[in-house]
Amino acid sequence: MSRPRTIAFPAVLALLALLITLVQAPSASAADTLTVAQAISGQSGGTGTVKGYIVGEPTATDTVRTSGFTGDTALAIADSAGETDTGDMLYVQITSAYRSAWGLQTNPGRMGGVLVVTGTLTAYFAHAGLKSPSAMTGGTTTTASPTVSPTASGGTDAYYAAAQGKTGENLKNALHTIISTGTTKLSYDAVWTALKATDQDPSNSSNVILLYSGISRSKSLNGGDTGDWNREHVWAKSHGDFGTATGPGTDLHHLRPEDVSVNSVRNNKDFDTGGSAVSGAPGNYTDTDSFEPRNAVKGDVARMIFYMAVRYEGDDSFADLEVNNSTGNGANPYIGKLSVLLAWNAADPPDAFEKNRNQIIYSAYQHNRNPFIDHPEWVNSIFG
Ligand SMILES: [Ca+2]
Ligand SMILES: [Ca+2]
Ligand SMILES: [Ca+2]
Repeated sequence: MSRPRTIAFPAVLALLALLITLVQAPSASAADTLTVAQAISGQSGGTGTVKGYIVGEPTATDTVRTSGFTGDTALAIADSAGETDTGDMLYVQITSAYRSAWGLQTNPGRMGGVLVVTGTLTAYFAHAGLKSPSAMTGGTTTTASPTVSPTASGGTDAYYAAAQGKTGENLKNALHTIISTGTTKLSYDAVWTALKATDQDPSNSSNVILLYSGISRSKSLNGGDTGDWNREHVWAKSHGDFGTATGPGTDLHHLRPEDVSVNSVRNNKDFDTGGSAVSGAPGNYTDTDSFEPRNAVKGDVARMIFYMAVRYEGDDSFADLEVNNSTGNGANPYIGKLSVLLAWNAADPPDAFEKNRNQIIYSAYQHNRNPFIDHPEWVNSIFG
């Protein structure tokens, strides 16, 4: 019976808070949201709202962990999801109210995501920082983009609106425009960090899954030595000779972690069935002119190849990449074998791992999608 009276005082407080929020609204508008660079140069001790990508857990002034997180009390954010220079990061204190939602030890999947945080712009870990947060929320990326971020409930229909109802060459042209507009391109060095997020082992956040071998290996073993993993170009970079300059050679949609030795066995071969077993990569086969990946990633490989053929049409400074029905394509801008890739797309439909990496690439890195992961049926409409 006394309940209405106990509510009255909090209700008044809530009304006051609402009025204060309304009065303060102009200073909290999106136009006043700071970039990380602005927050670093504006360490005034005043209150600010900053938007950035989550790039790790700071553990010391010059040390930011990107895997194997040790706590939930601090985040590093940056203007680029691939940032590795601590000088371009802002260290954010996570107070107890926000730890269960934002701490990386509890939420390693937050890596690469966007954070919008309001708090005091002041040093933390003897480094440019933000302390005592009063709000921490997710946000959309700051990249100018005509696309709409898909939500779990809304799907990707808005992203593909311009392709609706189209088939064949018209569909290919529409998709090319959609996936080439408003994108962010990575440096080859930034690909290392990105792959640690896109290809993270779902059951061990310290590891990545290697594409062909299927092995879960420590993120920290990236490199060029035996036993390391490196950056496999599923569309072999010699086919069209695009190398590792920013462009097709750094496009995450076809870059995957792979064991150094297995990567060198795949070399620049086209894809086809048959050959002898590949050492260290069960279920993979190879002969002189082709490579056959394990069954679980046959469709993944096919959809990466089809993406590249649509994304790269020769209207930038790179070759027009296309799929043909040959093996032994060498340095020509083609990859085969089309009939086999069509069968692999049908036999191995998009899986959770593949869909998750497509979403991470879209939301945190390149801001474009692989249409054939979202709509595998479009493969036959264009290439069948
Ligand atoms: Ca062959
Ligand atoms: Ca698969
Ligand atoms: Ca093409």
